[in-house]
Amino acid sequence: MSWPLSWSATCAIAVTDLRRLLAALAALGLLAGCTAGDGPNAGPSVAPSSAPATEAPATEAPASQTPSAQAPATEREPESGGGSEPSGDASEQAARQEGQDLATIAVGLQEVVSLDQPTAMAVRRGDETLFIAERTGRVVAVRDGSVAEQAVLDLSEQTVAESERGLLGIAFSPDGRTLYASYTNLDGDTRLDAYDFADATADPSSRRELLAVDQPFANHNGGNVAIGPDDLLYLGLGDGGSAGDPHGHGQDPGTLLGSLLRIDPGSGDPYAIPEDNPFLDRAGAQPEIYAYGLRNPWRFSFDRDTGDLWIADVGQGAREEIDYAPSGQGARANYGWNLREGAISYSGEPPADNVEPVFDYGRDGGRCSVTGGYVYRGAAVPGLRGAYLYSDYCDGVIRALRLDGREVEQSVSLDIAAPAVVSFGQDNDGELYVLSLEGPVYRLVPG
Ligand SMILES: [Ca+2]
Ligand SMILES: [Ca+2]
Repeated sequence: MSWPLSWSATCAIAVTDLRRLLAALAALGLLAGCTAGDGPNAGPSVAPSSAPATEAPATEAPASQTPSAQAPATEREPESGGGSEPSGDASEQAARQEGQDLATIAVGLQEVVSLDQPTAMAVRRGDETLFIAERTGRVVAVRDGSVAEQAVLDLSEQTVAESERGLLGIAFSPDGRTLYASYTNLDGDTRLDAYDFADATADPSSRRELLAVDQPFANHNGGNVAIGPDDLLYLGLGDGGSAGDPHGHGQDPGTLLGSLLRIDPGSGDPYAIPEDNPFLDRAGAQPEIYAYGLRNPWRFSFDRDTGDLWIADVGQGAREEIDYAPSGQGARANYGWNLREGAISYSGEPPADNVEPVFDYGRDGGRCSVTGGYVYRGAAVPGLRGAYLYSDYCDGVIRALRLDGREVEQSVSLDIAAPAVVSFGQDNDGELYVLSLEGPVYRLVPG
């Protein structure tokens, strides 16, 4: 069923479901900015009932999340620049398409399947199956719009989907013979496991624990795992939680928290540290760290064509940010938290090695928590090629931006939305999927 929402339809859904969404947000609370004592304007309908008293302070929503009948403030966000002309050497249609005005592109969302709180999607090279993680612990296989009866992996006895916890990330090794699963265990601590994968299933008895990281609070667990263009494994970890980074983990490379890690699970036991990891020469720093200064890099991805790194880092109470590093240039980046929140000050002067986001936005229009996606490289919507797609958990609007270097060339809403957009997926053809924590998984299609 195609779902090319008009704005009025989007708003109707948003208003009708807002109370439920906010309740889900508080109880499930994948939303960092929304979960931890950020401001004085607590929304009574989103008070948490599930968070243990020892965890984060009472959940609240920024005032902008208060249910209202107000429509999202903007339809098309203003263009920040014009489309560039294709270069003179007539480098063909692809180049022209990549310069297409994003505001002219019509897309829709087509529901593929509905699952139990889908949080992450992965594919194996040469395999058309979509592997999707459910927050409650299962990894399921989706083929031709149907869910295979037998789960690929079932961690539902090893994790609990509460607060921001659960099964949070999956990825396959480059050879497709290992499935990596990132989750919080029964104590709420981060685990990254590897499982042998064959005959469409992961062997639970083959479990190898790659990483075990204690989590001081229930929120900001990060948990996204992906294989980079260097075939190494990247894992994002939040600052550990609560609010404001009370332990200063973001700026401390002595802890794995608040960082993007890079390891080589294909060597060593249980893994090797890549020789060019950036902190090998720094006393007291954790050698797994690739970049730091992150608050909750809930979703990050690599451009499958260029290898560029995109990190969507969830903000505290003011700014949601998107960070970017050209291929091979992201090592040792300090993304600024908790001295910086987005492109503004949070608790001090910028660190000497600060890397500002390429894009950030505020909480207007009910937005609350950035959900990072992918650079579109599919064929279904050629005009989107080269644009980075992302959303926000609270308004679910799918947006696109295109960079020229580190400058935002264009930033638009694609005028489609889904409830509780928590993640994106990308298949082997570069087509994009949108995962709603309420269940549906959608495919991005021409509008
Ligand atoms: Ca945590
Ligand atoms: Ca930052």
